[in-house]
Amino acid sequence: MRIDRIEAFRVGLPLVHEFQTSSHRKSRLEHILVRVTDSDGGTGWGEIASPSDPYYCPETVDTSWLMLNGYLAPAVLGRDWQHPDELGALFGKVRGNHFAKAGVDIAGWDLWCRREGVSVASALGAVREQIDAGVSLGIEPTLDDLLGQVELHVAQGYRRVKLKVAPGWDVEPVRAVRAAHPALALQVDANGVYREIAEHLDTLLALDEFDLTMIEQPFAPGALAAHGRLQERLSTPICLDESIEDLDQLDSAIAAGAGRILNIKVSRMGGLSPARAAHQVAADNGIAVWCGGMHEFGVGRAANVAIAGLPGFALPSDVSGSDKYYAKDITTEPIVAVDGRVAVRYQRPGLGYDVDAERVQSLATDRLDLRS
Ligand code: OSB
Ligand code: MG
Repeated sequence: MRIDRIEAFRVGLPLVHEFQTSSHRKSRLEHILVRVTDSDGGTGWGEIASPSDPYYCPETVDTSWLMLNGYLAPAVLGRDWQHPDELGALFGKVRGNHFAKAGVDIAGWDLWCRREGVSVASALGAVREQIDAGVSLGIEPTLDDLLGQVELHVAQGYRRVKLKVAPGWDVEPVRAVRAAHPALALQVDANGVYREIAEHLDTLLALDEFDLTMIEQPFAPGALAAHGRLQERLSTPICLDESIEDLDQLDSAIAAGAGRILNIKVSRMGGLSPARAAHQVAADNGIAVWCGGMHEFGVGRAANVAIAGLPGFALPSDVSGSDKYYAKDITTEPIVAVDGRVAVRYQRPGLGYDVDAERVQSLATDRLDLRS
């Protein structure tokens, strides 16, 4: 197989509901859609779901654009490969930049699977008919607004709720949600905002009292030892997100006892191939996994659904229906959650959803068109 053309489209979509984390507030997201074309005219789509600002990770939409144009596309164009697992090696000299790499990796998987006539889900080894979907709820202006959001999504059937927390918005909102929903599967995500200081440790120990499924990324990404010390004091499992970008970091985290759960994001790991490898390492080491999200549009979301079908993804994932995020997605059909579950697509070749290419082209504010 040989990719002879790589196109990229910068597309923005407004969020249905403004989203605030410990680091930023967003009402509109801009992602990069990638279309690859092989020497026989076959195509595949991928998505670079990088945030616009370097607050979640060092990458941004602008850096992804530069990396794709200057390094990743040139490394892949005109090169022969047999399986999408080999794409990572083609741009292996490029350090980091996992969100940008993931866009090319996903497009390569979609292209290869369409050529082979198989779904990405089955090619990856997915086994689940449906995945359990959770929702990630941002920091709201008031407790009543938050309780309304929880109520709305629980009523829609979502299987668990994740709350974003930050100093000043942690114990109180968790207590209020737990009081209103005593049996709800509930977890929190701090996006690394806490530090190993007395005041924050008191807060984290207080959160241990609410029967949470996990506390996600309390400390900064590099703070594996601190996560290990905290895990020793908590009965709630710690889940790592930002800390784990590759298998070496996963190995170090396991050695440090830094957490019992891994949030696998296709983007953060650099694509479906490395995400699948992380799923295997986690399974071998007794680490539970689930699939995290980056408010993906339909292409990245379809990739998340496919990988969340793998056997190890036993916990509900941040893979909600398209309508939780966007009034109209860029796939011809939205991704739908029914009673809190999303069906894994095995019948159609590729990602299982078609891109509305005309809509992508008309929404695009910038384009790349590179050939071998
Ligand atoms: O930390 O998991 C996170 C969104 C943007 C950046 C980071 C995160 C998130 C989410 C949303 O939690 C997950 C989703 O519903 O896509
Ligand atoms: Mg997270």
